[in-house]
Amino acid sequence: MKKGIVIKSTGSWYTVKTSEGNFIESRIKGNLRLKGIRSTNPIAVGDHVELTELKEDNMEGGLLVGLISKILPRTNYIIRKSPNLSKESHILAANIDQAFLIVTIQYPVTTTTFIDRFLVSAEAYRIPCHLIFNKIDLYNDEQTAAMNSLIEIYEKIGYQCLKLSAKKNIGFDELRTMMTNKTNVFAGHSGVGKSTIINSIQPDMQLKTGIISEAHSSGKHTTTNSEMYELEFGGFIIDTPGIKGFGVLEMEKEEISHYFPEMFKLLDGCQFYNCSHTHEPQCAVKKMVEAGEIAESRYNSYLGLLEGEEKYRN
Ligand SMILES: Nc1nc2c(ncn2[C@@H]2O[C@H](COP(=O)(O)OP(=O)(O)OP(=O)(O)O)[C@@H](O)[C@H]2O)c(=O)[nH]1
Ligand SMILES: [Mg+2]
Ligand SMILES: [Zn+2]
Repeated sequence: MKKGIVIKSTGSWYTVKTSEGNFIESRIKGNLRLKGIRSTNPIAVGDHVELTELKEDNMEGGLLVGLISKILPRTNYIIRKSPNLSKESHILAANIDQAFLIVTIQYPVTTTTFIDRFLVSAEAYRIPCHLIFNKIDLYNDEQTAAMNSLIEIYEKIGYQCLKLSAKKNIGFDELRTMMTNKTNVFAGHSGVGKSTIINSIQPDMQLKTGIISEAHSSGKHTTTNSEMYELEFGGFIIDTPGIKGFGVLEMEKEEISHYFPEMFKLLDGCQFYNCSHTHEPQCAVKKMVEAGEIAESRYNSYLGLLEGEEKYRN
């Protein structure tokens, strides 16, 4: 029996890096019982697994394959619900130290709704999350101003924000420092530059990157599966495929404001302990929204989550 980490998955094959440093193409053992969450991928990149090695004798030379017999408990994971198939969920990565959401103001546009949905999910699983504003080389004055006001909103809440240009190689010293000796994951829409940034961090990676469609100003889903890479300065990075809408998994309505840190810290100030921060008198959250201390866009994202999953697009 060997232990290892899943570093890549295609859906039917999993590449496992064993504790001895070997890479073994593996399948799931037929009778492996998968408990808990229902997802389209029962085993995710970052999972710690146990496996047995087998020789596949029908292949010439006897190819070595693995059979995954056990998944060790996850410390956390990033999961999203598919926008169309509401019963389906997909684990982007498991057992991570921190997530970076890659955001672009243009080419493609990343909305605050999308940012906030991602952050809420990360908060729900206690995953520290940072924002990277990429493609700063492309922005005009208006777009730069829009970016700066977003940065102001998110830094005030406590999220670290980084301005980056993967093309012009700006911002990478700080990014490398933040990533060192941690298991990191990059997420964001298709075309925001996740794979390009990883290539700039470590040029020998040479991950495939895509072009942005002129017509839709959107990416083309160049990265199709999550994959984990080792960083030469210590730690790991998981590249993930671009996501469109970020469906947050079901949570209790009273729970949602707990994942907005700027609201959570006010909860004692509301008159009612189960205040929904919508219509109640003496609501500390609403007061702060009115005073401009809580961003309107954040409050709208909160209301959107309260209303449920049917209404969002991206
Ligand atoms: N001008 C400019 N272009 C960039 C920058 N970063 C990435 N790009 C370009 O954006 C396009 C998409 O980059 P990718 O790295 O493939 O994007 P991705 O987020 O990995 O996309 P998916 O794999 O589809 O999820 C490529 O043409 C990159 O060259 C940047 O900082 N500035
Ligand atoms: Mg990519
Ligand atoms: Zn309230």
